[in-house]
Amino acid sequence: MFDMAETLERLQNDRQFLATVLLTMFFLAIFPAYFAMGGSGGDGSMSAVADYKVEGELEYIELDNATEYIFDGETLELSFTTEVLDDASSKNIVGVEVSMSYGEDEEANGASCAGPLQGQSAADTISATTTHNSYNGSGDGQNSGGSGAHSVEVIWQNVSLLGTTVSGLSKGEIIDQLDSKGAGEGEYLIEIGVTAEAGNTNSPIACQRSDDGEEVTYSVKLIVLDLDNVTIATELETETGEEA
Ligand SMILES: [Ca+2]
Ligand SMILES: [Ca+2]
Repeated sequence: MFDMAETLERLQNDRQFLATVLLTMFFLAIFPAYFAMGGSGGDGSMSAVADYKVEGELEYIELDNATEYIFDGETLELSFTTEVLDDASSKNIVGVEVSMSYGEDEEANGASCAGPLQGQSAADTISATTTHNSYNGSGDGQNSGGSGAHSVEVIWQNVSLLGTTVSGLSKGEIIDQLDSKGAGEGEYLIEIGVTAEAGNTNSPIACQRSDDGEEVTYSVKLIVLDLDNVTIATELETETGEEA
């Protein structure tokens, strides 16, 4: 049985026991570091160029989701900082995604708006811009037919390498293309705007259509690639079970 009080007393009085404990602690600390070095360059494997199969999964961290009514010609501005995350600096943030969905709230009002006289709605345009430092992207969508959805993605690392076999690069160079090295930290600005259009009726005097804007449901997500779960291996390494 392990007796804490007895062990502490021995540590104070028995120098050889103390030395043994310290030596054990030293090796427990040093061995993982030694093996990590061996795996990541001690044998030169990081700089060897070969055909490497690169595999990894993107993960998403949602910063916000909400539904807001945006009036015609107006822009909803959202800003976020990665400081709200506990451990942003330990995450490899490679991009940001804003996804939006929307319906159509257009109304036909008047004395003779029944049936076919009310005409048809005209599509609204929902536009979004995402900015993070010098990285930005934008995209439009429309609610033709009564609903729509679109998303805007901005990605600053070469995640297209995932799921492919890469030739002409070393493992180190591949990791270099996937590692954001803190580029994902900081401020994010999202702008979502609506340009509303009202359609025509078949009875313009007795029935009018109106459209004030649109209700947009949005979700803002950081795109994260955990490098610890990325494997970079030649076919031979994959067969023998060894991974980067
Ligand atoms: Ca409309
Ligand atoms: Ca509308």
